Amino acid sequence: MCNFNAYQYAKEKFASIGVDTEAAIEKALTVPLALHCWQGDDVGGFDSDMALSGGIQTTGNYPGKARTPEQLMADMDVAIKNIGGVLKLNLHASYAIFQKGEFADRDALEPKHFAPWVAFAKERGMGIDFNPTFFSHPKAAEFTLSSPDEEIRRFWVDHGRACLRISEYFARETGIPCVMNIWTPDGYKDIPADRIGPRARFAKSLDEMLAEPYDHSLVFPCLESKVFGIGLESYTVGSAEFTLSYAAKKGIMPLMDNGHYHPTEMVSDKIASLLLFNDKFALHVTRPVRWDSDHVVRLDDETREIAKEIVASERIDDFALALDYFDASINRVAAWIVGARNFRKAMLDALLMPHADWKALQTSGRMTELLVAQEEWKTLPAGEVWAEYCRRAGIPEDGAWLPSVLNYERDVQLAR
Ligand code: RNT
Ligand code: ZN
Repeated sequence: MCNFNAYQYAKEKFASIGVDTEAAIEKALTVPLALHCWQGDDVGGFDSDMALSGGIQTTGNYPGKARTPEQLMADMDVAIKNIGGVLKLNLHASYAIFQKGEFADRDALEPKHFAPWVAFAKERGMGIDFNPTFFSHPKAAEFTLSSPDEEIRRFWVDHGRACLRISEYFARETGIPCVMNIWTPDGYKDIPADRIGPRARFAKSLDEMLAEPYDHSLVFPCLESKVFGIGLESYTVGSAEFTLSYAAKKGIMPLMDNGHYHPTEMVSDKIASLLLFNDKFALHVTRPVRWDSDHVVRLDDETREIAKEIVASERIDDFALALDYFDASINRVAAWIVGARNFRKAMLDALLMPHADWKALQTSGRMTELLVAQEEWKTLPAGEVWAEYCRRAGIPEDGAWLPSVLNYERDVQLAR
């Protein structure tokens, strides 16, 4: 065994381009990432047996899916131990936990229905983010917040208000602010006659919902847009223009999901514009393959470019970062881990870039040098810095976590 210290070598390599790996690791360890509970059970939830609706789909039938809160929490624990760093728990309202014989419809959900989740998060030192669930429900068969049926519309407004109260409860209990993301699948398969009517009703419903009193320093509502869904190919009520305009006017956060645009549109290019006009900005990091397929996040070019924009903006702390993917064709716990680790790697890589130097090359028009610098950066030993990050985060290095997850699959998941 030689005494060669790979991290030391990497540290020197990065120092030679003016990058401090210690500072990069330190910062990377503190950036919160919201871990989506819904990867563990194919967006199933616990409040009904209804199939997943809303134009989103999981495909695959890999065995071992979590079917109870206990199973989902156990699976999530395995994921958390292999992801490490600062994580938030990201819950959907449909993951309410009822006692035996108890039930509350979405408009009547209360903090107590999430008490076990609060206990789970507190034990692990995690904050909680929240999402009202405007799908997989009998009253979501057609439209929700933009429904022309006043009773249905009111039901969903009341759901949103209940969720704001629950979000505030999460923030108070954990001591960490709660980001509450609003996404509805409302839309039409075919060309509508009236595009403005549903959007006007949506705006009215959001106004009514956000009129619920909540502590603005503890709860940060945000609004997610989408260009289309399965069965909603021609028109979505919550389009990009609608959500951006509404969020700007009402001073709530916009949320961009990188699966929610036309295939050649890149969220990485949109981030800077949004930052100029918003104090805070939320992202759903996912991987669309030909459609909003929510594949597991890879360490691909767009994921890297998104991370680069976050870091280069010098406003990392103004982002609410969340994962949003669900793959039922592979081990769901491994999917959580590899996707989360990939995003973390992208963030660490971005922290290892000499942004000030690169910006200076751009500003002075030295684009040839910039191209060469960016390309040659790619073969620097960032993997060794990641390995050091893992050691400091107390998580297994690459190559060392999958065997234990496969043992868990054999002993626990397949035994369900
Ligand atoms: C759907 C949106 C939304 C959902 C989650 C489950 O296309 O991306 O964020 O994925 O709320
Ligand atoms: Zn999303």
